[in-house]
Amino acid sequence: MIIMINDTISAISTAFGKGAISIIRLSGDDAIAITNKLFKGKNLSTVKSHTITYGHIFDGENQIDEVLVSVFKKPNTFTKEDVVEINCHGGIYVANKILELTLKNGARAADGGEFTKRAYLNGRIDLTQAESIMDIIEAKSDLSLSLANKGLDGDIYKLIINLREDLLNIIANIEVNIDYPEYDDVEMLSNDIIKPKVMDLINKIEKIIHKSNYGKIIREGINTAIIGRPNVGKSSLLNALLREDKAIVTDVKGTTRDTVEGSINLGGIILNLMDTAGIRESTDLVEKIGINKSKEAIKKADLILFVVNNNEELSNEDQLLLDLTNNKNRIVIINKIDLDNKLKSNFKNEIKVSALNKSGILDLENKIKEMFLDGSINEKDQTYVSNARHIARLHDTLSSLHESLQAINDEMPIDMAEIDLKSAWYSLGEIIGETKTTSLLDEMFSKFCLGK
Ligand SMILES: Nc1nc2c(ncn2[C@@H]2O[C@H](COP(=O)(O)OP(=O)(O)OP(=O)(O)O)[C@@H](O)[C@H]2O)c(=O)[nH]1
Ligand SMILES: [Mg+2]
Repeated sequence: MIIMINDTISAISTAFGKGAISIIRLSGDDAIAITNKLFKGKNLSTVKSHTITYGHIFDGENQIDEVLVSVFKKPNTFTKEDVVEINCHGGIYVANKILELTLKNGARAADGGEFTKRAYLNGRIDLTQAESIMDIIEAKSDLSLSLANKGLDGDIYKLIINLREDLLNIIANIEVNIDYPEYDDVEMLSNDIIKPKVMDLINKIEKIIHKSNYGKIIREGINTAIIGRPNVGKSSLLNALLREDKAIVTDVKGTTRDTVEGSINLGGIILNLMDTAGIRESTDLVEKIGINKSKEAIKKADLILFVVNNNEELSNEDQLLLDLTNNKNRIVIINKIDLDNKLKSNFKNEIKVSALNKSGILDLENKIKEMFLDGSINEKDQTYVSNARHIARLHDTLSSLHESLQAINDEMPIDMAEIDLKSAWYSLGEIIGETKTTSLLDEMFSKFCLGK
């Protein structure tokens, strides 16, 4: 089924609120004609493409605003359709009024992301580039911005295309052998010959998935939960790291009940910090809810900052919590080192601090950088797959490849392995938005000039 998307859409493209200017954007066959109906100035259908025209927007006889109108004629536009952008004064009322006029005159209100969707459907960008546009908008640090820009430049697309190319070569060779057993130009592929090729591909994809952990960290930051018993100084540590008094600190046990969040930029990587309620047996309903939230936070965290008190011996509660977080990325923070030492400590990854005096905080930051950045994130190589959807499809690809390897190892007929290789090919296709059944055949046969 072919989806017709030739109606003209319109939306306010700038942030909602007061600003110097607002932009109303239209895309579609009637974008210029619709704008002409509201616009007094030059006839926009006769102006050159990619130019700006001065004039006024009118609602019947009433002048609404003085505007600059940019006209972009297809196909060299963001959506590959005619695009008009009306730059008006940045008031909420004015922008809404102009939007309303475009709708009255034949445009349809665009859905969220519909301009980008059209750019994708009209073949201007692939799916990974469309997603990168969202990533650019959401970027939280320089590193995540440059990663998103790499995506927009099509680096992820190229990465996937290359993997598909490898896969296609194997599939095409198998196909040729099945369909044309007498065809001898093509390397005869037995299980023994395709096996190393499949293994090679598995290897490549495993490496990409492994690297994707860093991609996720660059993009979303390190989700860090500050965990510990009541009163050990978790909120004080949050405040010291944030360099502001965000969380309430008192000497009353159970001060923090709801999670308090904040983030800091650590050498380009964002640390998403979460201060949690001290975990202990409690009968207080509100505190209990807070403690459950703390346990949830442990599950979701990429990193646990586990706080203990230097001035007290390790308690049973501490030990229980240590056991609970044992298999997580964890740094043990020995806090209150300004007080007498009563704690016998010899933890893996321990850092001594005084959250009160703000000492040891830099050591902690360096430790985190070392754990997450050291040698692992190469700022120049940014083909990190960071999008959760892409990672999920790569996992699908990998499991299909493993199944095909299994079929080969079990010496099944080669078409059994081929079925799995094809589903791996489709999973990769889903990443870039190419899922049509015909494209596999087209691409395969374009590679082999069989002449039959
Ligand atoms: N001497 C000293 N006192 C500290 C230090 N860090 C925190 N405190 C004190 O310890 C008490 C508890 O600190 P909080 O930061 O509220 O502790 P918490 O772990 O968030 O406590 P809950 O929210 O109740 O779980 C306060 O009186 C702080 O001033 C430190 O490094 N040295
Ligand atoms: Mg607290």
